[in-house]
Amino acid sequence: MNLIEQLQQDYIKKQSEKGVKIKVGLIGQPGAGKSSLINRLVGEEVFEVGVHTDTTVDMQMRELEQMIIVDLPGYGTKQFPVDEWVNEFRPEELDLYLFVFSGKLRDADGALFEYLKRWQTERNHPHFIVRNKADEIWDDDRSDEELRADIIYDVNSKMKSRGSRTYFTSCRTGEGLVELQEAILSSDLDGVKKSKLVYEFKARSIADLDRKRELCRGDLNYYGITAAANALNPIPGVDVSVDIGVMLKMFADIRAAFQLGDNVEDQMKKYKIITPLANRVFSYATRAGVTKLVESLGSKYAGKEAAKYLPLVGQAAAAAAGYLMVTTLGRAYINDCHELASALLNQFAAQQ
Ligand SMILES: Nc1nc2c(ncn2[C@@H]2O[C@H](COP(=O)(O)OP(=O)(O)O)[C@@H](O)[C@H]2O)c(=O)[nH]1
Ligand SMILES: [Mg+2]
Repeated sequence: MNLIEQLQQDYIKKQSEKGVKIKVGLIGQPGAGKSSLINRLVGEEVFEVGVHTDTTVDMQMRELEQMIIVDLPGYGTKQFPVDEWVNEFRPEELDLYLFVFSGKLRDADGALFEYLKRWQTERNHPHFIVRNKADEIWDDDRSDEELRADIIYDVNSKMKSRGSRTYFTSCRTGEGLVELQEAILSSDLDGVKKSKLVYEFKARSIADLDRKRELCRGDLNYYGITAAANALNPIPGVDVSVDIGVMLKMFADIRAAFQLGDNVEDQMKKYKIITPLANRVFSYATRAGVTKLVESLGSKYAGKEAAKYLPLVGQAAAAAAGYLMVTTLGRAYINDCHELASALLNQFAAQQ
């Protein structure tokens, strides 16, 4: 296979993967901290915290760029014995489950665990048992270790298995979030689905940012072809044809992967820590900024180097130049976002 064929195949594969979202199910009693936990994992307020859902009998859904989160209502009630709850909400169709608890487990939880185990073996949909509010595990007379051992014992007996790990987390102190995130990412979910998690999960270390960088780099070819093929006419006087809308989307997706949203920009402005690097990152968020960029750099990409991509985007030199431009700028932008996100991460770590 030559380079062009490889890039073409990669494009077709990416195109079908782009439409896939990972579906995450939140299961557990009201007040256990399901909303808080998912908000922490993705680093933004997906669900409102502290809303009383005791009376909720519907599931709630939130759709992010690459993830769908389904907050399932309580089960084991008069209205929803576990079997009926499963029939009603079809959680087996989700990709993975976070079972979150912070109080005593009930018999209904045991019944639910039977389903979780079944979906794990039959469908390869992993589940994670999370004891949240670990910061509140406390007793005057007993040690932390003893209390946690009791909780693990309780899970294992309700689960009727010794192998199921319990993850202790605290949304208040941040305890256990790294471990939980690592465990989810190293479960045997299919690779495409896993990449959606890498994209949506908040980075907690430089290693997390590196994974995001790999992911974004893998998308460059896709954006390059789309941007070049979508553009019907070269930009006057520039000799490249690119679809500015596709470029904007690429930059936005990269920023989103690194969690560099408007809120971050606002905060940086508020504290007057806008550096040239930050300026560069945020200036590509607007159509005007990207248009300016294309106009100022465009001609640089037209020419011999671009010609080798001709078969990829049709017999148009301007389109080949567009492909080259988008992939090159995209690569530089990924590095910028990685650098800015690393600086913010270090600053945040220093403040902790
Ligand atoms: N101490 C403590 N409180 C928490 C923790 N996680 C959530 N909460 C609180 O528990 C309450 C219920 O949280 P929420 O996320 O809405 O629970 P949900 O009903 O399961 O979605 C809120 O007041 C949260 O602030 C935690 O780890 N520690
Ligand atoms: Mg909630």
